[in-house]
Amino acid sequence: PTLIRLSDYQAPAWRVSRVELTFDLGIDATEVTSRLQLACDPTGPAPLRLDGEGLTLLDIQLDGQPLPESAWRYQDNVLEVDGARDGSVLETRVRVTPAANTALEGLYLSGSRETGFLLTQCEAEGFRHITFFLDRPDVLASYTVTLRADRERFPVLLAGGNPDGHGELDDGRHWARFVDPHPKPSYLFALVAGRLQKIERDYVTGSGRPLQLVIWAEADAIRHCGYAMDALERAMRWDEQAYGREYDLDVFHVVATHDFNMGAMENKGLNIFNAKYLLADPDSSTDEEYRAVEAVVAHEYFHNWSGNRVTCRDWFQLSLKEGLTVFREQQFSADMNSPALKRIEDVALLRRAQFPEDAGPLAHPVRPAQYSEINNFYTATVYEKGSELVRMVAGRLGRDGFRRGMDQYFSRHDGQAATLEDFLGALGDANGIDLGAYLAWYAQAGTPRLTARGRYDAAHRTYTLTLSQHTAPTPGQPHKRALPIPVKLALFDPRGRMVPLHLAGNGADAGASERVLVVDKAEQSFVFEQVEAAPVPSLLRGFSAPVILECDYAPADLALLLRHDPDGFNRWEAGQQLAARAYDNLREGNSSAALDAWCEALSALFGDTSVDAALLADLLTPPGEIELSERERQVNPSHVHALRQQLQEHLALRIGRETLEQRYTALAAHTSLELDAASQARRRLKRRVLELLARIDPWAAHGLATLQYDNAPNMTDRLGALAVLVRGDAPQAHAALAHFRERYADNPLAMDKWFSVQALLPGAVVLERVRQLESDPAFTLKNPNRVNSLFGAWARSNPDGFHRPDGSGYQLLAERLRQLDALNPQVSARLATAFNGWQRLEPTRHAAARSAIAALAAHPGLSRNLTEIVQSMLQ
Ligand code: HT7
Ligand code: ZN
Repeated sequence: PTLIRLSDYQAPAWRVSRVELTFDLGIDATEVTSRLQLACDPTGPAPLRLDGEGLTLLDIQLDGQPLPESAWRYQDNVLEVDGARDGSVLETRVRVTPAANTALEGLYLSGSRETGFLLTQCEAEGFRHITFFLDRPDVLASYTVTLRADRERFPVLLAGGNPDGHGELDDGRHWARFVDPHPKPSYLFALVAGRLQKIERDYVTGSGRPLQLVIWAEADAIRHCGYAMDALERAMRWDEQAYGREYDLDVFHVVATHDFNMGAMENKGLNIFNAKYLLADPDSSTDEEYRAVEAVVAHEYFHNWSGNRVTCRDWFQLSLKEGLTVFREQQFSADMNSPALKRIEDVALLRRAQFPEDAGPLAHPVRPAQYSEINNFYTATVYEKGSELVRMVAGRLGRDGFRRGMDQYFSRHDGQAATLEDFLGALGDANGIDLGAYLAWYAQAGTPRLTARGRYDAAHRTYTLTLSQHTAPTPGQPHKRALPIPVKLALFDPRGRMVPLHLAGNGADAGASERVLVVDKAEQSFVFEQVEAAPVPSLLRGFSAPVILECDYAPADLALLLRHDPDGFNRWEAGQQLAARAYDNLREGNSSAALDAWCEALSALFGDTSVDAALLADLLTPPGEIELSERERQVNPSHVHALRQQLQEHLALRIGRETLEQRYTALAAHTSLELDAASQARRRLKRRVLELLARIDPWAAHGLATLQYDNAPNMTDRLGALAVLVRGDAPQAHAALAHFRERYADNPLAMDKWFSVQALLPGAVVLERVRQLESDPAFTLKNPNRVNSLFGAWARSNPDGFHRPDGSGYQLLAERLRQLDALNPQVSARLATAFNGWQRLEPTRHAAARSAIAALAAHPGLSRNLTEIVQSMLQ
């Protein structure tokens, strides 16, 4: 397949200044009439070539004249037109077939033919499935959109922009027009048409401009949109206060659909959401899902500035909007909830999803140098690592400096399609600093390993910290360079108190208890003076850089940090490091110093009622199986699973059965429907305690879980109990699953959980269960949420259940990917990344995985999306 390269970027020869679109909407056939006002460099006009995929061209006119067939060619997804000049108007009329669109890209039908509605998804290159266009993000145009449709079947007609009239037509049809005054790229275009209900709220911006917020959903879902509306209002207010950014249209529409390839889409003035990230109610949403709704609503709204007002020059710059918007969303969520818990959650995600990506065959820089299919680059690297890069730069500039820089970025590039150089340039210029060195982070794939070695010199009362960095080669990048790594640190004395820092040769900040060192060479040493006793360093506080830290801590050092570090993140981190060492102890069957220290420290914290319940729940959770696998040279996922279970058993035994039961009972006594932080924290800890109890006394735990399931006032408690029963293979699991299936048969989001909880069954039995579940009448390969709830949960989050030694898991997944690919290439390609890491599997699994992936790759007719993933996998 053809590779698109960043180095080949050329500014567009043609531009579109104005677009007028008219849609005659129908489920089986929609006609799209487009009038494009063209502009080009008059000195040397290049041939006019427009993108268009799967369009039936019905009519074409240039400057008001029908074009003869000899004056245009439509082949290989390009329409070439002769005779266009600067100022020409090109008019086309095409037909598309929404009901036949299973790829959910372009214009498609959500739901059934009888009751469903029409909607669009254009990022990244979906607009070319709707009409002919220069479908690239650096072509910005103003849009006027007229929708026409049967009033009874499509009573609601929406497009991005401000409303500009509506009325009746003949034959029971009606029309509505929308004008978007802000020039935008085609990927931000959207329309929605169908039977939808709404909730509305008036909003007055900080500067006093009134506007309207409207959330739309199908009739059975609209009552679950209130939380999203509150979250939207909080996000809008926060962006005004934190970044001085206001909304800029008279109305902001948000729509929920159950048929969506990703989480949500920030179309200008008409955000479209996967229902999973918009609907929330206590009976069917967990606490985690409430937080996800708040975060995604905010994320999409924040794109209005970071992505829409300032967009990307090309798709290589994707992280310019996504990394930045994830960062803004993380800041917002931290402000709305607990900053330490949020940081833990984000870093855990980075380690679970991005570090393995960066260490495997799909590794790519945050700004990739090339791609075959851009939809494959909406990755954890572009999003999550991209956010970490913004965080590093923000940390370098400080709070006020970063705000100054962001003001500069937004005002300098408003209405433009920008690059990462523009971003760092604006931030740097506003602060008189050259941030160019950080560009290397955007260009280099792989996670740097930062090694720390400390040496205390009692005679001179100095502590020398030597920090060195190394990044392993990644595909296509055999040689790596040193990157600027900000290391935030503190030193603790043996009694767990932070000591004042006196960095030799650096008077600034002398005596402060925390400071940031920037390591930008392969190795550097830093000498701290006036250190009275051998200190314990707390490094990379708050996870100040996305690196893997290796430090020769003694278990007692980590236990000290776990007990005393006031940095909530590093406290948790010390526990994670200790648990990872304990895991090594168990694997190697040698000294149990780390295991002892971990269990000891945590059982002490368990008894300390001053520790926040949610933090305690996180502290009691060892690193996940994917993260622990990174410690193995050759991975046997069943072995990793068993060792992690043992680790939890040791911990549970140390805390003690009775203590666990008592704490559970105390927490269960407070059962409530409330969503406040304390109630959520109690539920989180309660679930963790129940899981630990299940490790050492399954009979008791299953009894408590059954009671919890039966009496649960909310989904968090219900699903937590169900998971304990199902994963513990409890006799009560069967009845609970049957009850859940019946109770939620009409609730797709809850049914997704029913599929997922079973897809996480450990061991060989899950294969049979997955096969059984895919023949359930509620299962369909046509719905991305359903596919992910079964196959995604199984292949991504259940390593022991997916990586069966006989290769049966690989074969099943490969077979379904082939079928899925014919329906929806974006979803199949994303699911195929579950094979990531196969090269490090132990020999039997390695051979089985290779043969399944190779057989899939050899299959004729795979989409470009899936081809790119499986071919990279095999390289
Ligand atoms: N900007 C969006 C990314 C996106 C997408 C969303 C829905 C369906 C297909 C999509 N392709 C790309 C979502 C975001 O990051 O905000
Ligand atoms: Zn985004």
